[in-house]
Amino acid sequence: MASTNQSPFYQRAEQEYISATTDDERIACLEIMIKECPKHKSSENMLKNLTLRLKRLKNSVQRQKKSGKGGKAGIKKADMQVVLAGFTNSGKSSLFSLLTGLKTKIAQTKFTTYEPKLGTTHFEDAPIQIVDLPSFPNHDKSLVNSTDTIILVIDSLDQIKESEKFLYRSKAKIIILYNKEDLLSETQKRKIKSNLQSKFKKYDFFLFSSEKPDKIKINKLKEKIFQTFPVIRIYTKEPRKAPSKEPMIVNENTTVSGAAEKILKGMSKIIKKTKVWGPSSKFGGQQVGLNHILKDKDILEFQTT
Ligand SMILES: Nc1nc2c(ncn2[C@@H]2O[C@H](COP(=O)(O)OP(=O)(O)O)[C@@H](O)[C@H]2O)c(=O)[nH]1
Ligand SMILES: [Mg+2]
Repeated sequence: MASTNQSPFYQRAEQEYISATTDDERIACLEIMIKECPKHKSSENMLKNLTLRLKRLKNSVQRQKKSGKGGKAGIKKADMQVVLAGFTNSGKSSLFSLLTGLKTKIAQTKFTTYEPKLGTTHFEDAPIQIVDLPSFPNHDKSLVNSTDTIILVIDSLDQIKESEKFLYRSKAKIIILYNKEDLLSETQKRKIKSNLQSKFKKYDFFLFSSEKPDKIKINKLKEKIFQTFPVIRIYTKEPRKAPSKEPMIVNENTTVSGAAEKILKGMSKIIKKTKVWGPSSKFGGQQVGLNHILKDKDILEFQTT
């Protein structure tokens, strides 16, 4: 049955479903679609299909919660996750507050941060999860080992070698953020930079001040963070409507089919037509197949009926 024959509630839920960005939203939409779907012979298959999707989605959410994806139970790993690590008083919590707008205990006493704290920052319109960790050696080891990107916050160069003891098992990309730049003279800054460039070549580094930051530098830092993830941003849209405000985050080289499957398992099989606007298209609204490879900032329109 074509969904255009469905009730307006069904149609609205289906549209929201396509542009949903979290599994919880998807589950809520599916539940409405199931409730609204007519319960007679001709829609039997469709109903079965929807029920199956809902079941799979719920199972997958359950599994993620159980396995504590991202290491720590209760921390659901977002598409892009950054962990702030370093020794006490280096300025992790100050940086966390600055990036997320959330308050967290900042103090000159030692070990003020006892458990991981979660927040979100946005690079342009893409959400990045930020985790403020207790200082070494009380950091959360599983998070350090499982996360994608670590910002190692330091306020002296000796801390790099010391930190490596706690980071060697991590596969994360590491950005060294030399904090408290505001306390340094130009000569000191030059020395630190040249040291980082010569002795710590393998790390990306950034001189920064969490207390006296300027907007341009904050944005540069966010851009640097974003670039550590091998991902692209894809916006979805419905026919004749504006694209979603928040992009979905998928891996580089994801195909149309891969993006559809991220929205919903099994979705690539029910797509009738896909149009693309943006960097991967030859012209706006180009019709493409399931194997078409997407690029950052593409806009996708699926037709499933
Ligand atoms: N001058 C200066 N002080 C900072 C900066 N960032 C943090 N601090 C101070 O350093 C101390 C420790 O900061 P906090 O964020 O709690 O460090 P954490 O232990 O790594 O979480 C606090 O007194 C902050 O006010 C900075 O960029 N410049
Ligand atoms: Mg702290």
